Amino acid sequence: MKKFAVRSTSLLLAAGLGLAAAASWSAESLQDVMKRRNLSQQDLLAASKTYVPTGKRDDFIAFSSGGQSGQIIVYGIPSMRILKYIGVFTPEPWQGYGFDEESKAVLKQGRIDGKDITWGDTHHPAISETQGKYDGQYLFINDKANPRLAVLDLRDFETKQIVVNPIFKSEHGGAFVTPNTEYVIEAAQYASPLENKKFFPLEEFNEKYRGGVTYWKFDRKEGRIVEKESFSLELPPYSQDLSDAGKGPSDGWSFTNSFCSERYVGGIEKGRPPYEAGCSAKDTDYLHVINWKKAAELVKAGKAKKINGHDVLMMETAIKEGILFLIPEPKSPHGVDVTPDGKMLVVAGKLDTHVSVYSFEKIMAAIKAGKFESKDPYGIPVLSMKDTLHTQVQLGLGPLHTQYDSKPCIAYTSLYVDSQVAKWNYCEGKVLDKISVHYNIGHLMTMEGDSVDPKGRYLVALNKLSIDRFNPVGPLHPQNHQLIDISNDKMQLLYDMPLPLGEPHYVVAISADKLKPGVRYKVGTNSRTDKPHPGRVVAGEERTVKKGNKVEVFGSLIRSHITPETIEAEVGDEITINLTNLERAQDETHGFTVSTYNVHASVEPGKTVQLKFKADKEGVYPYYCTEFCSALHLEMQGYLLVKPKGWKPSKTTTLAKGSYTEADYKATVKKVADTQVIIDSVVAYITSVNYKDFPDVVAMVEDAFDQLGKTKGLKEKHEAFAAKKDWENANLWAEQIWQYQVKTADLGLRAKTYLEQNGAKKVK
Ligand code: RUQ
Ligand code: CUA
Repeated sequence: MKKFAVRSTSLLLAAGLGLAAAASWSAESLQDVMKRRNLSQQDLLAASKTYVPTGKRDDFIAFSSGGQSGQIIVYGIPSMRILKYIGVFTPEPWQGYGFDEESKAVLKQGRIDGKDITWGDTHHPAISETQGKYDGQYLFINDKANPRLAVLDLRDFETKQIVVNPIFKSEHGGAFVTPNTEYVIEAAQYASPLENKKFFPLEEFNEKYRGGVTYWKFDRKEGRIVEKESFSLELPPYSQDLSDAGKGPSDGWSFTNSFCSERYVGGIEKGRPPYEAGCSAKDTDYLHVINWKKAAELVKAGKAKKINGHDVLMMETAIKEGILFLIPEPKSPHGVDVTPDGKMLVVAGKLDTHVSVYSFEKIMAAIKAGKFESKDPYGIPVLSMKDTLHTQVQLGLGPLHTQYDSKPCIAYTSLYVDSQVAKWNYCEGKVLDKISVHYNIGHLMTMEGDSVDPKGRYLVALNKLSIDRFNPVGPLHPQNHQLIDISNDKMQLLYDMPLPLGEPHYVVAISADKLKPGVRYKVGTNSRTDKPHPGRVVAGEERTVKKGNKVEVFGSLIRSHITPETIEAEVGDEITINLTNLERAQDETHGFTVSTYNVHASVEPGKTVQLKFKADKEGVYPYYCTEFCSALHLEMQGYLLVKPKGWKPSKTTTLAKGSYTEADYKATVKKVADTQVIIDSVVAYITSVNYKDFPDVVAMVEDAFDQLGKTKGLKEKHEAFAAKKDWENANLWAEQIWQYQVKTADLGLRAKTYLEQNGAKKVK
């Protein structure tokens, strides 16, 4: 312990005075490295396009679905460095998601029929939009298996809300936002009876089973979905698939395609041909064309029917009011993607080699003229392909999804069977370039490529199989996200990134400068509700309240201690621990757990969390901070003492004593004086420059002075004990001053480095 203390003083000294060891340079040349690592010119070119030097940042931030993990993966482009996993539908221990009361309340919103669902099949993330452009405020994502939708706030990258679809049993075509995020669209997948807990045999599939689209009303100011103002449109049992919202001229309309419009119900065990045969028998399926603005008005006017307490606009009404149409689309389509100008929609048929480009203008003209080729079995008017198509282009085998470039008319489509990306011109209907990917690409994504303002530059291919790309890790392979440079005529493959957290279906990427996440909360915030937390405390107000069998702690965390340091309870007590992180400095997160009680919290600066559990077993349970927050992180500890009922201390128990001498005390006092010299020099530097122009530094300086402020009165205290020759108390109280000094110096040095690196100017 003492050795360590001495070493850290000298370390601080070295840093404070700017005495860093001289860097030694390698003599190896670029040619040497190429030879040694067997790299080509092409490799180097690719590397130079994706490498982000240390200390530099990425231009784009990608939000990837985490597939079956129920989470979201955040990474930077072009470096492909993973920045964060965000717990959404499933517990995420690092963030305490599902282990503290605040996040449990969010996960609880995702319960279905009173049961926890602790996994999710996340598919499509969507960033909120303003006038069709990504605005960087919110993120949405759907769970296909258990029809749910989540809302994340991009101010802190936390999940704030989960809503359960009231009428579907699965969903796929979500989350897609309307151009001003008025609604978040979510389409059903596998048809089922809309009324909950109602059974109908498969023989009644055509009559009793239904699909649909839900329009979740989003309140941007509150940052939450308003369930009461949300509604659905009843649709035929056609396995609605992906959706997209119109924009520009097509704003107010939405498009949802479908497969298995054959309404085939399988039954191989009864000798019937299987689903895959019956669901792809016809040459075409149906694209649903819906006027959602008008639908919302009809619902407001009371034309909806309540199903499971939710407003559903029935097909009959939608047909009568002229807001629902169908258009044939090539066999088993997958993906309907509206062009950035909102004038066309691209549909790819998985089992066709073409993509079909429909013209919104032609669709509207046909509707206006009442030119329908037929009606479907439910009476929905069907527009003809001939009247609505702009063009069809043969791209290759298994076209799936389309994204757009910043250059007009340029689109990229994934070819699942060919394992390729095709670059093509949708205005002129020509193929421009193709590149192979590894292997079986699902979605693909260009920068802001589904907005009205795509940014071009990079494309990410989300490949389903990675086979020979990475070092083998057993039969279950990682997914492969491949980064492709699209800034030139020819596409260039730059990088393979393994993604080992479920099958990510879709990714969206936003210009990094549009995101402005905070680094701290207002002290005492419940981050899941954005409201002041009833369990919050300010420094000095920490307390433990015992009422009957309830023990409630109002505690705090700050380097390097937890207040309180002991919690006493009796077996059977209900324990509630509220903890506020009093730090203001950036990145000073503390974690908290109590041994064997399955609770954990991540408490970022300013946040208040609550942990609740029953002390159902007698014993001694250490609690500690789980983030390496400071040099004395390991000492950030305490004990939960769970006593047997009616336990009384025996008179002979006293705390163990240390054996400190006068020499120990004197050494500590000297250490304190030396450290003060460093602090003074750092303070002199900081106050000599315009540090007040840097909010991050101001926060660090405030924290530093907070720490130093705590030394008040301690000098008198240790001197009084020294006068009484109580070397233990004298030494330990002097040591405590040094603890505060270390944290002050640590913050001060960080502030100094920040100022030096960010061009602080002398003020005098
Ligand atoms: S869709 S299978 Cu996004 Cu290709 Cu889910
Ligand atoms: Cu706080 Cu470790």
